[in-house]
Amino acid sequence: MGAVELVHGHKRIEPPDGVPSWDVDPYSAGNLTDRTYFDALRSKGPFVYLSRYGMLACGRYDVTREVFSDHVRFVSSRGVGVSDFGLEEPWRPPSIILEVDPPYHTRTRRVIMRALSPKVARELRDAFKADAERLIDAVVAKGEIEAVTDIAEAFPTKVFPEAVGIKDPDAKMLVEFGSIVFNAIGPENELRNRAMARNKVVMPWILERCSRERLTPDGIGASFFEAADAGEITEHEAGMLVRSLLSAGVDTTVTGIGNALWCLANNPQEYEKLKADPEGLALPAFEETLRYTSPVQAFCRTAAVDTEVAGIRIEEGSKILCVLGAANMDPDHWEAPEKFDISRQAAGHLALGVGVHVCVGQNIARAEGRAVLRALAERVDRIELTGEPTWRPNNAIHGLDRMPLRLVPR
Ligand code: OVM
Repeated sequence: MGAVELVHGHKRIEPPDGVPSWDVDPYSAGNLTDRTYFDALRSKGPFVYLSRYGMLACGRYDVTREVFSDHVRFVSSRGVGVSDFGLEEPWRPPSIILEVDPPYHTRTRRVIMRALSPKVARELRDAFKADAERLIDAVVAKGEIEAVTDIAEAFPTKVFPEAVGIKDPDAKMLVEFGSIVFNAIGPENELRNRAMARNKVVMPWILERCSRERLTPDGIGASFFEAADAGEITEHEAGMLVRSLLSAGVDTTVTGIGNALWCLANNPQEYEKLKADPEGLALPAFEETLRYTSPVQAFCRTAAVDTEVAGIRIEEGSKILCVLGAANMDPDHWEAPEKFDISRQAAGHLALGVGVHVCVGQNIARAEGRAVLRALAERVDRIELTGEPTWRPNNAIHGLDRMPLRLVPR
């Protein structure tokens, strides 16, 4: 056997039998933002071979779900981006929840799961409701707004750091850190290089805020240090879990809320439905936004063994780009997937992943989305685009850059 040939930090595999080679670049700015390659990705078969990257990609619902939910054959410990942590030094000390496998994962997951439980989310509900109402009142008073900064970034960067217990939050730093973390899981492209350069400034700012002394005594972050006191995890692991909250808990919800506004602005008939029952439909509207827009559009897994999926042989070391956004639009799984319909059963979408790594913050994320959409529908008669929305290219996130809106009060 010859030496492993590295491409973008992982083993370059050859196309398996029956898998078409395709020179599409899922990481080009155009494909990251307009996502027009999704249909072709699914129609070419269960997998395609990305010739530029020497790796596989999948976008059919059943296949993507199978790969994503099998943490034994398709591991996260070798990184959920293009780089294989088994072969290349990671860009930062790996996350102790995202970039690990059971049994270690089970231990850290237990601590973070308890801290972000449905009960904790319920306790945050009143505060989220009051903050959402205040924010929507303020933007309605303005009338013409830039929805990305004025709502999508404003809300999570207020309520989430507060819940975590960050004493001196800075919305810009938190949003930028999220964008760095998600760009980092891409290949070595312009987006990733820029993120790495900014990381030199942003990471120290973040890490400074992850220690016991810098957190309020009653927040989610402090509960990790209580778990350390109880001997469940170490002091260092507690700080690492705070880093995980700040990595995964801001840009994702910012994107979810921004995308929800985009969906509702573009589908006035669905907004009318929401207005008729804000309390009952805010959550379904947020869920359908997750399916329809897939804020995290793709994550990788790495094959830990020689195996087979959908009749295709997959060799150990294969990186697989799991295009969650394509799976959430698969017409073999969804009725009229291209229709944004807040009355549909969106459950089962892959926007929050599936399996042991399924989004651990989902209760908090849903509570945030629900609070904003409910307050909006109660106060705003019409949401009108006053200019063309633009998307911000990111190697893993599908979110808006700018969206000028007019909010007409009820
Ligand atoms: C982390 C983390 C968790 C989920 C997503 C994410 C790539 C990071 O634990 O740091 O973004």
